[in-house]
Amino acid sequence: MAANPIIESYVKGNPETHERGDCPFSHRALLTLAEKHVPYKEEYIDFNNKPKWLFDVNPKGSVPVIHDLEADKWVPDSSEIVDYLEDRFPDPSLGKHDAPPHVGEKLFPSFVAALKAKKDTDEESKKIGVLVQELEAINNHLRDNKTPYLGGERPNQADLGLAPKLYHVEVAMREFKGWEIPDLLSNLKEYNQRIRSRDSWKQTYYPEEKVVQGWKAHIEA
Ligand SMILES: N[C@@H](CCC(=O)N[C@@H](CS)C(=O)NCC(=O)O)C(=O)O
Repeated sequence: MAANPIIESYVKGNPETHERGDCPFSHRALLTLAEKHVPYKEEYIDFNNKPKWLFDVNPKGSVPVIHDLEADKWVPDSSEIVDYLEDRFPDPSLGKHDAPPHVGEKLFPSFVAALKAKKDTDEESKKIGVLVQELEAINNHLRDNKTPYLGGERPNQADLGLAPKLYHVEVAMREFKGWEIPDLLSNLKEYNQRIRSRDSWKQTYYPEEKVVQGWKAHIEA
């Protein structure tokens, strides 16, 4: 029988169908719970109909938010959440939200800029160039350190923060720009497969269609 949950984790999704949504910040919180083997219960927030209580526990109205059922404590924001979980469940240690190495820190804004740039323009090539530099930094770190994960032999918070974002980069850039991560970045490509083969990823995964749907709405907005 599954252990009683200690943590409730509120993430983007559909509370009726229990389908998880496409949120890389929620994904980081879930990956952290899964890697730490914390008994948790996942709950879903409908973005078209956010409950009022969400704003009481997080005035920004964003997810993820967790509720520590034993301590009756609410924690919003993925960075604060992973720091809280590290203190509360220190074994295995994954480090805090700013765990080294500090590579790819501009990955998400670079990706969003590239994705939103008008197709077949100089601006688009420039923005994709900046995104490639971020991806190269991650690739070269993995290549030079010869470790399976950014954190070393095991993933740490640098991995759990970046991997969900790398998933969005790969899926959305392919769908909306017909662009693939260059084969030259082979260390990065292998890394993506490696982290996605972990049990924690399989437990917290959402399908590519969700990523596409989510970005389609943003691009068309
Ligand atoms: N800094 C926040 C950002 C979280 C965030 O932006 N979450 C998005 C979903 S992926 C959200 O809840 N946005 C509110 C909305 O779109 O209404 C964190 O790290 O948790």
